[in-house]
Amino acid sequence: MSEVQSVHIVRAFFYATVVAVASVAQGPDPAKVPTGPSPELPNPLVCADGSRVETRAAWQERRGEIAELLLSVEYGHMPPAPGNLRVEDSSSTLVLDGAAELRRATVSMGPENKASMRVACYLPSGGKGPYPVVLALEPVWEEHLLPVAKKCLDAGNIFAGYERHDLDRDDADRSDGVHPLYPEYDWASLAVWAWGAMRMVDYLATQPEVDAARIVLTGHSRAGKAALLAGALDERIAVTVPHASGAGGAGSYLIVERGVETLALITEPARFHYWFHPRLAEFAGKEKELPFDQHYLRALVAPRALLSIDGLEDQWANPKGTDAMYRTAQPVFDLLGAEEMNAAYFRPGGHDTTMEDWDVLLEFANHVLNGAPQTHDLQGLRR
Ligand code: GTR
Repeated sequence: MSEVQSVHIVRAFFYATVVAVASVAQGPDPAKVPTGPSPELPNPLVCADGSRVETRAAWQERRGEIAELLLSVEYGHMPPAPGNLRVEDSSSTLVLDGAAELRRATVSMGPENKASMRVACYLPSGGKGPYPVVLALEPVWEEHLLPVAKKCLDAGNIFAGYERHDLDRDDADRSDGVHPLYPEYDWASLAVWAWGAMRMVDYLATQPEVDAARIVLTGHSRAGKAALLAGALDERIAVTVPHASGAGGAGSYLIVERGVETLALITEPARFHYWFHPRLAEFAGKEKELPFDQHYLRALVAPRALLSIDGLEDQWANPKGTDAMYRTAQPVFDLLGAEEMNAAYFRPGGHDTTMEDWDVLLEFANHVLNGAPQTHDLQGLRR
């Protein structure tokens, strides 16, 4: 990021005392949120040794440096691909009046094949493909996702997903799920769920109807954070779409206005500290000392495609801070000749996933993967 850009951001945003959060469910002590002038954002194109990244080759090295920084401070390290993936208990049912096959299975892997998760795909029935896949970090076989499955299939995709809680339940307990299987890894829950998405890509590549070069990964809120992490690390994922991902996802830790979930709030012991590496909480109240912000995570996706989708009234998920991350990751996409692969969509409304959001995702995916026209404005907030 140039100095002009950072000055622009400093002017455009400022820290404010947080007086209230959106709801009691979200609402630990807002008084703990740091206040003060907006800090300068670190530049993803400047290496730890101060050298500037000016070539694609130099970016490859810097990319590794950034990934290691984020894993060691924010998410924890995950094991490599287990390589012993086994598909068990497959079943197939016709759904959507026979228009689709719902294929379900359990995938087991890792030490003694003890890591396992339930997976599923909706496929156009009788079709051969290969089709692109919209992959969600959700148990997509659940009834309420059927309309989404239909929408994805109508747009020419397979719709797939997995039960991330089979790998790690959403609590601080590290004695179950995959943690005891990999004691040498310091991964926290978001990293485990992201690893599950990568294993899902392993699984999808074994399915003959799947076009593994056209995988679109998405998740909402906490699953959006994990989706962005997986998309940042796994270059097999062609399109990454974090939805309402906020703190720890596409939202900034350093650009936080009133009502936003901050680093201090999300890492509170009674809240979601276990989503993150314990080192992150050490920056609570000292965010200005963070050696990164979430534009670093965004930048790791380049030159592949990335679209964040957020509600303008979803203040807790930090729309303005997300816009700042979108803008400050852009120089990395530019350097790699992927100017249009970095996109951000803000729509009226709050923290929910609407059918229109799925339309926006599907249109973007179709544009990136198949060259279809793009009608929505995906250039973030207008100033
Ligand atoms: C909230 C949390 C957010 C977001 C959300 C969700 O309570 O503060 O970071 O993850 O949950 O997942 O719906």
